[in-house]
Order: sequence, then C-alpha cells, then structure tokens
Amino acid sequence: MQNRIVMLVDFDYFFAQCEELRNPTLKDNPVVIGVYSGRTEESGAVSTSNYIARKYTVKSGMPLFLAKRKLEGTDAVFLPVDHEYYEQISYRIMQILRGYASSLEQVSIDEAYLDVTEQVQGSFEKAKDYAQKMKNEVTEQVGISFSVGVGPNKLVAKIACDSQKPNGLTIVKPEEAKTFLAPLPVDRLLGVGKKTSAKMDSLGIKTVGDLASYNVQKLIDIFGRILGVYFHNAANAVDNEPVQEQGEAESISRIGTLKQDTKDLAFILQKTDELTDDISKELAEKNLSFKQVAIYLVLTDLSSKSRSITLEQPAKDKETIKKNVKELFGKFLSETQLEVRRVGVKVSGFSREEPRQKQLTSFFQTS
Ligand code: TTP
Ligand code: CA
Repeated sequence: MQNRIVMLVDFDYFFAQCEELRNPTLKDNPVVIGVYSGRTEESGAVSTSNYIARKYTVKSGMPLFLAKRKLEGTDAVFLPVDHEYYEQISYRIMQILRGYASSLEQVSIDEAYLDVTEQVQGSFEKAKDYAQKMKNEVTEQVGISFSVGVGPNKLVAKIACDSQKPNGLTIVKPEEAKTFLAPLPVDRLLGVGKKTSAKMDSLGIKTVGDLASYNVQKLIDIFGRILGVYFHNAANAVDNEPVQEQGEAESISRIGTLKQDTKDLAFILQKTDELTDDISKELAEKNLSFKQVAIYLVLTDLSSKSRSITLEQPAKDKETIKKNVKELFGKFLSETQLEVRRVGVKVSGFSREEPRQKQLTSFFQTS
C-alpha cells in the first residue's frame, strides 16, 4: 500500500470560539460555556471555555459554581450552549475542508479526519504547506482557528493534533511515528480505558513504548486475539483504518399525532415514550450514543416549536431520553396556554463507542 497522509482537524475551544466570533469583545475575557440543568440558576456544568478561562484551571465537565469560584474577581462571561449556532459554523467549516480531501470523516461537531494523500502526492513536506493553506482559508472564510495533526494514519494524526493546541500544526512522518508515541501513557491510545490501563500497569506497561515492545502472544493471552493484536499494532503506530465518509443521518427523530389535543403531561408522555422506544431501537442497531435530546411540538394554532437540551456526557439509554423529554415538555407546558396536537422526539450529536468491534476485526484482518 502506498504511504498515506491523513489529517485530523480539531477546532479550538470550539463552542467558546463560536461565541467570540459573534461577539469579538469577549476575546479578552474568560469565557465559559455552560450546560444549565435548569434546576436552579446555578446548577450545571462547564461545556467548554476559552483559553483565558483555562488559565484559571476551568475545565470541561466541572460544576459551574466551581468555575465561578475560580473566576471570582475576573470579568468572566458565562453563556449557555447554543448548539444550533455551533452546528451552522461547524457545517460551513466542514464544507470547506471537504474541498481539501479525497475523503472526509466527521467524527464530532468539531473534529474530522481527512485523507489528503493524492492532494499532496504522498509528500509530508507538501502536506505542511497544504495544512497551512487550509487553516488560512478557514480563518478567512469563517473566522475560526483549529489544530491539525498530520500523520501516516488516523491514530498518529489524532495524537499529533492533541500534542499542540490551540492553532497547532503538527506533522509526524512515518519514520518518526513510533518514537513520537513511545513516551506517552498507554491510555492515550483509543480503546485503552481505566480498566485496561490498570491491567497494563500491573504488567509493567506504562507507556506506549512499553506496550510496543511487550510480547504480542502474551497480550493475546491476556486480552484476547482481537484486542491483543490491536494494542500491539496501535502501540507500534500501525493503523490501516480508512478515512471513511459517514453517509449517516445526523439525527434520529420520530413524530406522532396525539389522539386528542391536550395540555396533560402524562398523556403526552405516553405518546413520546412510544416514539422514544422506536428511536432507541435504531440507536442500538447503529451503536450510537447521543449528546442532545430535543422535542418538537405542533400546537392547536398549528404553530410548531422545539426545545432541546445538551447532556453533560454522551448517553445511549432510553431512560435518559425519556427523562429529558419529560423535563422539556414539563417546562414547555408551563409556559404556554395552547394545547398540543402533534409531538416529536429527536436525538443528535452522535458518537460511537470505541473501539468498535467491527473496526477492530477489520483492523485485524488487514494488518
Ligand atoms: P473538545 O474538542 O474536547 O474541546 P474544545 O474544542 O472546547 O477545546 P480544544 O481547544 O481543547 O479542542 O470538544 C469540542 C466541543 O464539545 C467543546 O467546544 C464543547 C463540547 N464539549 C462538551 O460539551 N463537554 C465536554 O466535556 C467536552 C470535552 C466538550
Ligand atoms: Ca476542539
């Protein structure tokens, strides 16, 4: 196989950067984007923050009250997540990036892999200028900066990108890849979670380099054939996964008409529970987790409304959908005089559990 050149693009402090884009005066302030749970004005978690706020050790996932405390005495600005707006910006950037690659695989709202082998004729020197040109175009057209990792495969590109943020451009050539990975802790590899890294630690494997030189047969005995071979290959910077366009839907939704117009929450939830069961089957078939839950409704005056909520963590279970749908409807019904005629449920913001079994199997066969 010809040497591949793969890029991973990851937009910098994305939600916060989008907010700076529409209000540039924010740029000099700490900016925190919060997911408000709605229970009290204060409750909720940090979705992300700009790099000024990060200097005060604000982190994604942190409770908002803690972030507030850390930023006390500064002119910090706290804003709620506006997912639709970020989706629009993301879409515009992805469209530009598509023009630079033979294939583009979007992995989240702010990350995509690009296969640019042909565009740069397999040359890592050319890839550097090419990546810079891409960065410049996105800055000019959209006004958003991103970090990019360039490597011989997805695994190396991703870790290269993470190594220098924000506004990074990191190139790791094939001959440098193993040395580049070697000093990193094993849990930087996709698929090495807490349990696996604890197990590896007990075997004396702390770094990717330790894992790379560990006997592969022993790894197979301990982790099974598929994972054992995967860990061995990954640690040695071997990854043949293609950059694959995801021709898939970006959301899954169901809509239904109520038997009668109503303002009764329990009556509405009977219907939305049915819709949710259906959605949840499709999610399970596609092995997807979601980050947003939304409701849609048509009122008796035929106006339509929607409300959505972004979760703090991706989820894949039915109960999370039902709980959030209930909250959203409860809140909505308390704000309107009209009765509801049609209802819908939508989940979006998909991610997949990794490593995928299918991915690992194909990995195993091709390597
Ligand atoms: P990340 O790419 O992890 O983070 P980031 O873009 O904010 O910052 P970085 O410069 O380090 O890349 O996540 C992308 C977006 O996803 C982020 O802007 C907000 C959202 N997000 C959450 O809502 N909750 C989380 O816990 C994380 C990590 C991200
Ligand atoms: Ca990012």
